[in-house]
Amino acid sequence: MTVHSLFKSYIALAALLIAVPFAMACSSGDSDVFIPPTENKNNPKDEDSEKGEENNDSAQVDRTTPFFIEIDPVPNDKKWVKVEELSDEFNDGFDDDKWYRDPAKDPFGWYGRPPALFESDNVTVKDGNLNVTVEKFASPKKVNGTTWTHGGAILRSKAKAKYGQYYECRMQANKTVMSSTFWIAFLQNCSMGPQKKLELDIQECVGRVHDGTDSWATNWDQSYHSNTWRHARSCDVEKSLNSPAVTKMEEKNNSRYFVYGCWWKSPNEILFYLDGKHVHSITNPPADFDIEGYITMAIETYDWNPIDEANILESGTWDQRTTKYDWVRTWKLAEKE
Ligand SMILES: [Ca+2]
Repeated sequence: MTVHSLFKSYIALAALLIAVPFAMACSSGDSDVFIPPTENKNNPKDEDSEKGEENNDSAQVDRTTPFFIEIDPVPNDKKWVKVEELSDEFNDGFDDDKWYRDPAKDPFGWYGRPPALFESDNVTVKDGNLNVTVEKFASPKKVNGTTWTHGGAILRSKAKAKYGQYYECRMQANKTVMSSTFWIAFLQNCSMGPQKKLELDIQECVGRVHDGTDSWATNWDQSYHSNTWRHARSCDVEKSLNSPAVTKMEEKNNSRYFVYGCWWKSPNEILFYLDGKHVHSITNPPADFDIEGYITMAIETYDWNPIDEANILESGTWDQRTTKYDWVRTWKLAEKE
């Protein structure tokens, strides 16, 4: 063996000594093995989508605070406490102690906006969701003096909502022209009071728009649309007044679940959250929002987004025709111990 070939053998042995343990380590499957990052991990687009899924997952689990990302607006000396009578995970059947689903039995007695009738049999709780499934009736129904051709539903809380609290839901809109909503409704009475007819819309959207949709509503299938209303009443304002706040969304409301949140902080400061982030506020409502109301979910038809030829109210799958609420949660502020 020459010096040269001896040197080559050393090099080969050295290379083997380095390579073998490395190869063994790489294939050993031990958890402490260093695995170099893949190209995908460095792709910001992939990171975003991973984060999105993670956000969704953490929104699904039962939590001890509202669903906030990065910033929790809780005051320093306070903590969030869940208001059980205004919260539901919808994991254990329909809770008649918490919700009305029959408009004949709730304090409002509103049967719907024709042509869609609110019917309790369109409401189900299954697979961890509260579902409202819309439909076209086999033949029209006459209820309360009106002829109805389609069905939706309305749900109202039995306990009352008031300012100072945080309201949120995780909802996926249906894929039809009918609405998917989460709001607070208020009773009004000219003689008994309150005389002002208020409405606090947290989210009001539709699942589909088309050529016949009114021009102001062409993006209502991709929008976080909040509003405060003071409706016209003989003993109050002559014309309805409203003060809205809207965030255009990147995705269709029916494309996935979104968390819509509302901190009804005071009678005239209302902050709205989308997937845990503050997106818009209403600080000039048309009246002081200082009375108690009812959490409401209404799936209805609108004359400004009419039922067109291409509608899927009859032909659509259950999934396409269903608005799903994974949960509704309400939080109040309490002193920190
Ligand atoms: Ca659930």
